[in-house]
Amino acid sequence: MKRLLITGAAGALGRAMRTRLAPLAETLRLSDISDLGTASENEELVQCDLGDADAVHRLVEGCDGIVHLGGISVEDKFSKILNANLLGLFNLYEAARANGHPRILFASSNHTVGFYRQDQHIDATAPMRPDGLYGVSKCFGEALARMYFEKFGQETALVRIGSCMEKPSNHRMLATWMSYDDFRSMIECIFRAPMLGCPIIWGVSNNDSRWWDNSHAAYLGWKPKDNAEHFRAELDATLGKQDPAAPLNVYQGGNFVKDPIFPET
Ligand code: NAI
Ligand code: 15L
Repeated sequence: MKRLLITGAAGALGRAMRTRLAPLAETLRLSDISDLGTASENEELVQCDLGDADAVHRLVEGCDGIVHLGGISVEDKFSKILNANLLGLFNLYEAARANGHPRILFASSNHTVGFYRQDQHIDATAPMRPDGLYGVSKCFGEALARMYFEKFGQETALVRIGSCMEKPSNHRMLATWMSYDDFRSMIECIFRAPMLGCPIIWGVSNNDSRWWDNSHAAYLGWKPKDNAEHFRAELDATLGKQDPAAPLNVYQGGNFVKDPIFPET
């Protein structure tokens, strides 16, 4: 690619992907509402609010791929989710439509299906069961992307990320964890694929514990290599015996199922 846009580049995943994705494009355009630090040689930095349509149109201009990580990433006030995750996503898709439909990776979430139990095994055809307004915003994002695919041929990978971080921090994440390196290799497969379409892809490593079936997306050739199981002994030692009846250990969305609706004031 000539220019790859990464939104949410100041966030946890954005910072982890910034150097890892550099080989994928001549230029990385990095964007966030927060400060992005100093640009290195192959980087362009653009600070803007995803809720600002004009700014997002300028942001997408000249890009031939988008890794969309920007937005509210946990349960929050609806007004904040509305601006970043709903309006922001609409702005991004309209900007993509006006700029030649660059391929998009949408960072969706396991919280689209958070109310499934951990003893249920599901694939991409399972009905959504969001566990909060944040999860609902990701369901909206997936539906919006699908509509732009059906209507305009806009390709998007709908990546339902589990828990993408350095290492799992609780026993639930033995099933939901995705390593940074596996996320990087997934992104590479998504942008290299001759034909993408609009698949749902579960963003998890090659963990022994698994709830989600990615076989429908095998055509992308993504083969995650890491396995959360290596951290089990460390989690047992630090966290001790688990309560099997606690939401963290019952629901796929873990403690997100307990989040309240946050008041606006
Ligand atoms: P994060 O919260 O660390 O990063 C999100 C970034 O988006 C932040 O830097 C924030 O400043 C930016 N942002 C928020 N509102 C904005 C707005 N109105 N305009 C422009 N930028 C805005 O989240 P993280 O962990 O890096 O996740 C990245 C994406 O992946 C998010 O969309 C999140 O929902 C999704 N995801 C992440 C998972 C994980 O395990 N890290 C799991 C599932 C989904
Ligand atoms: C998410 O969607 C969140 O963005 C992230 O912070 C993690 O909590 C992750 O899900 C998870 O379920 O572990």
